[in-house]
Amino acid sequence: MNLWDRARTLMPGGVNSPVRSFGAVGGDPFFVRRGEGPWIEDTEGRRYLDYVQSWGPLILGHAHPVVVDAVDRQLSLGTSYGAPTEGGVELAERLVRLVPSMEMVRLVSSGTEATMTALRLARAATGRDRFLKFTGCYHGHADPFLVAAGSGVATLGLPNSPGVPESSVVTTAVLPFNDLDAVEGLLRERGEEFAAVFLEPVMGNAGFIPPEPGFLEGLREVTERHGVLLVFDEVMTGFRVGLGGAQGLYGVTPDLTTLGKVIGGGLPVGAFGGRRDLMERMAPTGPVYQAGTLSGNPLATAAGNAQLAWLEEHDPYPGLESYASRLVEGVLEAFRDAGAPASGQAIGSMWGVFLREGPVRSFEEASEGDAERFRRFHRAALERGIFFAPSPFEAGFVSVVHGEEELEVTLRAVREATAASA
Ligand code: KE4
Repeated sequence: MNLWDRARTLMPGGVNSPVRSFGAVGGDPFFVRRGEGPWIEDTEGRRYLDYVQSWGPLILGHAHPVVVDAVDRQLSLGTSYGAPTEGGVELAERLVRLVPSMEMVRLVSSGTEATMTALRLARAATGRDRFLKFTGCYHGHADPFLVAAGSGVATLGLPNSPGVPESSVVTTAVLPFNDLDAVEGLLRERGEEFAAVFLEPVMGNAGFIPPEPGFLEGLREVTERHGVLLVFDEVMTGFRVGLGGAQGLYGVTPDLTTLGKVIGGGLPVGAFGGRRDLMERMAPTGPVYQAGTLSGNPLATAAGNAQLAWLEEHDPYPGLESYASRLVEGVLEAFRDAGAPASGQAIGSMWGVFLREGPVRSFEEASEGDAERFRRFHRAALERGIFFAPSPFEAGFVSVVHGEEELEVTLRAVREATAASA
């Protein structure tokens, strides 16, 4: 029995996370044997240029020496202690130094843990239960967020999820991204009932959708006016759109921030943090409970510290954005030359292309893209050794080890794949 057949008898859909199943693009997913810089190699020996990068964490590419050495050094000292470590303090110091909103922080093991706890804290601090999210924003799979979510929920066309009781989502309000007037109206009417406005400041789970000019600033102003906390979920944008995340790029400071992906260097790390007066409400200094066996795990903090130290020392973002922008331009040119509408852009090391005319300002508009054409294009690109995210509702990434040669190889394959998938 081959790997895929074995996997499907043992794990739902043969995967440990739904978007990996290639449900949106068809065909069987490959199994990865190893990663090397910008490349991944599957168990059949085929190599692909990787623009998924484990869905964001691998901004230094696969097996970067600084990360491998840091984890190697830690490994022989032990893998977990369930006790405070210097590495945990070092990572906390780095996040507080680099993320404008963070006066205090707590490390956890996933983005989902970070967002679910940030919501609990916001509700505790305000004494209010309702919160607002935006269609297509994905904040992990905790019950309250599984309403009109993005990423895998949108990819698999799941309107929400069975098993989430009505009581868990009755306090979740949903509005279209970039619709500041709708937020103003909702909070004018019911602002005193809302604990938080939660959002990805740049959407990466509905395709790649930046905020309209003034949207983030407007949210900051209207939430302050109604005593509502502003929470930026930067699990994906953190250290991807810039060293200070989207909040540093746009100069809008939320009350709480959630992080993940890049800060673990490919190992499991999430984090939530923000104003000191809020964070001190967390157990054991305050009554808001949260805990985690592997929170601040020494292997994971070793990888995270090594990756963030490299980013802080080298500030690769101008180069990353140059690569990502030229990649997007090449993809747009290929589709337009093939007579197909396409739009997209890049910010820092994140990018996205929609197969429809732009601009795309919301999930609703992203959903009007040509999903069938995307499906054919993804397959044709894969056959030419280019691995793009297997869903039109994801963002693309580039790493510091994607260079001129990789860009040339990619754009050549993109032109061929666009023609082949007409
Ligand atoms: P995790 O629990 O998967 O570590 O993080 C959840 C999460 C929270 N917030 C944002 C903005 C996120 O993008 C994510 C996770 N992103 C998806 C990719 N779109 C993870 C990939 C997957 O689900 O397999």
